Amino acid sequence: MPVGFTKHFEHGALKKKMSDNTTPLVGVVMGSQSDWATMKHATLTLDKLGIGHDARVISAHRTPDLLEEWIGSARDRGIRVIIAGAGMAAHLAGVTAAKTSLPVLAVPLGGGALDGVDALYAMVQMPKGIPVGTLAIGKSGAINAALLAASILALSNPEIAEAYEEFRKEQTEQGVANSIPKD
Ligand code: AIR
Repeated sequence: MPVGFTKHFEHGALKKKMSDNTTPLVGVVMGSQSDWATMKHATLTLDKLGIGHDARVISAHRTPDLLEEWIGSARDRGIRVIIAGAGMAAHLAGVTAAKTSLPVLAVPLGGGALDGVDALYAMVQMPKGIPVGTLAIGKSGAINAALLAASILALSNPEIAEAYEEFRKEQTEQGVANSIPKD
């Protein structure tokens, strides 16, 4: 994918019920194309819940002006929650949160010499005043960021609330049905 790519996903498993939710409500931003392999799990999870999103590669360090522009127009474009994934010296979520009062969820990414612990500390250790909600390192964090975005949106959107409740119910049923695998 080229740098700065935009994706608008228009369908998910619940498309029939979710016709109003194709407008991007979640902005997914990541610091590098190399982050996509992990961050795609956030967008796939949003797809499953039928939540429209706008995914971009924008680096807080390499393309700060582009980041400012993207954040500045986010609310007017309909974005209600932002997910920011970055690795190494990960300022992306903090800078994003500094520029908007929309909720910002951070996903620390591995790949550098410290394998995500550097990004985790950078994201989770925001000084008071500008909050960033930091999730787990890597794929789990990317998926949970999408689920948390869904639960935030569900507060004011009954269709997303229904989709999220359905997801949780199915997950519980699957967990109850789990048994010890045979060797
Ligand atoms: N990064 C890019 N600009 C600022 C930061 N923190 C991060 C990316 C990626 C890592 O640096 O989020 O995880 C390495 O990027 P690259 O492009 O060198 O592979």
